[in-house]
Amino acid sequence: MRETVRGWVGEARHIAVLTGAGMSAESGVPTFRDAQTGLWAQFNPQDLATETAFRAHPQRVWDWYAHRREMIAGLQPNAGHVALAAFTVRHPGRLTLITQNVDGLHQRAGSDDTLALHGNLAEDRWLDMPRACCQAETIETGHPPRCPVCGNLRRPAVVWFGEHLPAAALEAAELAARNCELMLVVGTSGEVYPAAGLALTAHQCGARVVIVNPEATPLDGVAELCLREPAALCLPWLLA
Ligand code: BV8
Repeated sequence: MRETVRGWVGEARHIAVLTGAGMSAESGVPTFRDAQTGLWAQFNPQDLATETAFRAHPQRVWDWYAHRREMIAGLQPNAGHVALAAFTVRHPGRLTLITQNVDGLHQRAGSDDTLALHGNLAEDRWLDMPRACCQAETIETGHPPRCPVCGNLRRPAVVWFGEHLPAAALEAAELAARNCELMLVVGTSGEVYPAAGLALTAHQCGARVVIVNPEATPLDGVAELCLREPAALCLPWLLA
């Protein structure tokens, strides 16, 4: 199985890679659907990662993201992240990396042109349209920080459920899904759209879809092969 996929990697003019939280599991980042720990055990991530939740409970949602930022700050990209970055150095333009992850580990591994469909946990932006008084220099610290004049809140620069994905990144991802000969779908439960739909698009446009995931997913039906392996073990071998 692995040897077959390695052959497909060698043959493919254009490879698209779609990654999810499982890509970062071996870096120590709990996957999005892993049971939340400690203070957050009582909440479902999907209920926290929404604008409604943030407006209703700004401190709770802000502190959840601050907790995740702190957790990720001390972690490193794993061998899977490194293998993807090394491949694009050896084969410029042959691989498009699309991620649902907000942990920035692909970018830290050197994949500079990663298409980050769900934004970046390390950055903030204004919750409401900023006015002249909303200046970075005068932000009042807090949970969440806010504009001291109008009270506009800062929020994590991630895409919450019910929010549109960044148009340019999504368009580039859809183009790659339509034009690739091979799509590697790595470490995602395939439940969040429109990201998961990219695997369906690749399949419909004639690409071979290969899933790298120790567990079954709803996308297995469009996969030509499923490699039941962890990403950090499998990718370095596939992309060598
Ligand atoms: C939108 C940022 C338009 C925040 C995230 C169509 C059908 C049904 C529903 C919808 C639809 N279209 C839109 C929706 C609604 C919704 C949605 O998809 N809901 C789902 C739950 C049904 N989608 C949206 O709202 C999207 N917006 O469509 O806008 C619109 C606008 C207005 C009105 C209508 C429509 C926005 C979605 C983005 C949400 N933001 N993240 C944050 O992080 O806090 S999504 C979040 O889930 C993370 O980004 C995460 O990456 C993502 C998906 O989860 P996974 O990455 O797959 O992670 P998960 O834990 O689920 O799975 C891990 C996998 O790894 C497992 O399979 C496991 O087996 C595997 N694994 C574990 N270890 C390893 C491993 N694999 C390999 N190696 C290992 N070692």
